[in-house]
Amino acid sequence: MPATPPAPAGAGSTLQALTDWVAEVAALTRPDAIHWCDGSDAENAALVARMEADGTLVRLNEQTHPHSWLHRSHPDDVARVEHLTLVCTPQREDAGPNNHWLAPAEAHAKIDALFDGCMRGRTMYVIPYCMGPIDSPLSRCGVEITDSPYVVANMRIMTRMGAPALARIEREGRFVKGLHSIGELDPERRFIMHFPEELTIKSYGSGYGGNALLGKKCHALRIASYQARREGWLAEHMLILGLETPRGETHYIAAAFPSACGKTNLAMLIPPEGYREAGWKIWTIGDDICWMRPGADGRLYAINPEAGFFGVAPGTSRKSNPNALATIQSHTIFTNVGVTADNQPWWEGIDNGQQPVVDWRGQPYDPAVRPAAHPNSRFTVSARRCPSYSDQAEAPQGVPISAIVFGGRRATLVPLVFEARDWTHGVLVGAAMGSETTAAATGQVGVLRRDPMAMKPFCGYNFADYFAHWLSFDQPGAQLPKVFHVNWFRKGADGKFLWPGFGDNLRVLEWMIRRVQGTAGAVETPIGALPRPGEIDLEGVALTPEAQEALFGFDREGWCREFGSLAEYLAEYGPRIPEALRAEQQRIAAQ
Ligand code: GTP
Ligand code: SPV
Ligand code: MN
Repeated sequence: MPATPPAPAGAGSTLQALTDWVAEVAALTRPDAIHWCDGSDAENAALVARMEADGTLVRLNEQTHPHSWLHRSHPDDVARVEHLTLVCTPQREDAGPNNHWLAPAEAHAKIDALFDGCMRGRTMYVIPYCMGPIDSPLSRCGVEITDSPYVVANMRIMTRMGAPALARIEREGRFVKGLHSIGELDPERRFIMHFPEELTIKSYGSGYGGNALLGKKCHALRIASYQARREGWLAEHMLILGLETPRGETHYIAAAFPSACGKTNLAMLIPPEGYREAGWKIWTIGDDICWMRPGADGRLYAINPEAGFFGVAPGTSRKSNPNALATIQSHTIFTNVGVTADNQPWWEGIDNGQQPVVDWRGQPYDPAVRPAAHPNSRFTVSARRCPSYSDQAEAPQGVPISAIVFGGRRATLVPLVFEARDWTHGVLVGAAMGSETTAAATGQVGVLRRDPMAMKPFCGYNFADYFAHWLSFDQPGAQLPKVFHVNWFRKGADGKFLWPGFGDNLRVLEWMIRRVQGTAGAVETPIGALPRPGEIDLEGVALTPEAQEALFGFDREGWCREFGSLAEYLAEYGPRIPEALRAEQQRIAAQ
């Protein structure tokens, strides 16, 4: 093992901490070689060639999908693992009942024992990265050390990685440290640990998504949310889109839906017939994470800290999401999808007339055995390949947010859309979010659970303090966004979705923007303002009267039960829950 890591030429004194840390990690993990990533094309080509040679990547059909690869993960390593994800604050209460916790010293000892010698025979990659546009004051840097070349290739797409990030780190003298090893890929030897006080992440035993691409959920949400609270900003699990009206005005909307509940799809929406011709257009800024802070004018300004999409493959089709399909035509890494006889990627719902012959495990496809694509199979692709990528997506100052939308997967009770009365009520609506679980994390699918602001798996501190932080934005001079709640997933008695969703969701966004402008009518109910009948344009949408009642009605009895269960949920956080939130809950329950 090289005793002194080959730090990049010209490293100044601010890089000393980085080189020291790299040396310390190398002494613990004992790699055969250390590679500092510069993010260049040549570096990527060499890495990809190596991965092709050892089977980590399989080249897909070069005619139909140029520069695209398939990766098959270990079958026991296909999603985030929430039960093995820990937030290690000195005080247990600071992590809150919403997180698994371990004392920092104990946590370090436990995971360092796993890291001991784990990179023998492997190369250790040092990845300097920037979350957010490289020249944005809202951006933050990190360095991930990993022994997975697949992680390097994905981080190169998902972040601004390499030399420019290293230069920014040198200038700022501050970065988040992320140590990652795939270890043995043994679910029994797997942990994703966060030390927010130390700006440190340690992840062992998984090579998948949010467990391994440490810039994403570990840094940009868990560590960033912790920093954001101290520094007066917000790090959220939200898409960001620009809605351009026929008059040429663009309104920016941020929306928090839990994992696999429609963020990528909404961020890339193509307006339905009629709207398209009239001049409505959606511009994509981000599909998963949003960092926001108040600007001088009191509005919230948002950036997307990511540079790419790590999107759910199943269900993506030319009909449901043409922008995503166009984005992934080339230069894409597909993980855990099936393949066709001529080596094209395939997944359930791709709906392109082709058939899979090999499933995500590399076995002959047999629908009786398993689906062709894993339900949490994904594509990794640069955001710049997206036809709807906004020309404001890399604006250093971010975009001003007009509306915040919360939403979940709710088969019953929750109507298509409602608007919160004011900011405090909006925070309560976010805190009350519930959603049926999906394949994005291991565990049972379809179970209703509370997922406040879609941050249950991602908030790096106590939810009670998080709600208080949200409330604190309501200050004199603040021009806060309006807050809405949506549910694209309401089902009828036959178990089918009542609302067509996808492009037709624009009808709901359009109402929101008219509410922001003060020109749309609404009916006041205890849960907030529902669209007055006729206010949402339903031309061309076939809805039975029962469906209309379910989507636009208010079920008093059902909501009474819901308010009761919300009170119980908030009580789990004890006296730390802000009084203003409790009072809001009681006010609504009493109506
Ligand atoms: P993460 O990347 O896990 O954070 O997920 P996401 O929130 O970006 O979800 P995504 O847009 O990838 O959608 C996940 C699943 O929901 C896919 O199978 C979609 O086809 C489906 N979906 C998305 N939007 C809609 C909608 O409006 N209606 C219905 N019925 N399904 C939708
Ligand atoms: C999510 O689960 O919300 C994702 C995928 O976006 S992962 O990066 O694995 O967290
Ligand atoms: Mn997500």
